[in-house]
Amino acid sequence: MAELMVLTLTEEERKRGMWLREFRSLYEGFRASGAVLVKGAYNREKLERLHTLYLEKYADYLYEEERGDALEVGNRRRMVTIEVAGAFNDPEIYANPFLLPLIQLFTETDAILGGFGSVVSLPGSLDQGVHADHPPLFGEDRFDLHLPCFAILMISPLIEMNDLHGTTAVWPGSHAVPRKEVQALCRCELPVVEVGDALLMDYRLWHAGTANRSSVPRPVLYSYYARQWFRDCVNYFQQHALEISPEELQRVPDSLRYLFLYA
Ligand SMILES: O=C(O)CCC(=O)C(=O)O
Repeated sequence: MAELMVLTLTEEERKRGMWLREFRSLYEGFRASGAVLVKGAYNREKLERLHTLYLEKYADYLYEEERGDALEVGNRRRMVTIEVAGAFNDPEIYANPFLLPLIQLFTETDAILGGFGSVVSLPGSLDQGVHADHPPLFGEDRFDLHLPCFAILMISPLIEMNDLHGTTAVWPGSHAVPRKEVQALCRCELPVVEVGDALLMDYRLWHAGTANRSSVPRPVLYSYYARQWFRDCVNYFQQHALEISPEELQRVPDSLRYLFLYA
């Protein structure tokens, strides 16, 4: 059975700010698993500061009452678009030196950023329904299950994802098996994802946020990266996929501006 891949940065990799390992086996591993947890990809203190900012800037979204520009994705769980502005306009976040090379490797391309925001599960939220983020592209297993990865969802928690706050349950391998056989062929994993870690999933992978049993909201940053021809047409009818002003776009380094092609 496929398993969640776990990559832990070495001290030397962290110091040098780049991967120092052989990539080919990672590609094969991701093709089979569809899910990888990267431990310690971000500066933890920076994400803690973003957490504080998030709670201030998006305070209105942390109540039960529904908001017109956020998408409800389960009981007390919603997708809130985050403007790529101020401290959120940071290459370490949208073009992380450890994560972007993996995304490029897994999508075999200079993938672009399709969407950036948060999913917040409020205290008391229940388990989310198991789902893949996008319906199959062609609607026929003989094509869809054999395609290489065309998009990736990346989740970076602003507080630890664990049994108390809830985590994202994943079914490694589920992107490549027929829907009816996921239960029999794939095992559910419930990773603990610390602040600073990132969870990357093939866009076809079955997953579900689990219940938040704590008394605090559990926001995660998400980004989706995709081959340049792909647009997610199912998750963004209520809210924008990507929000960045022309002024903020100017702050993006020239070499990374292609990521915002969709904006
Ligand atoms: O809340 C979570 O843990 C994950 C949510 C998610 O991935 C989704 O709604 O697609």
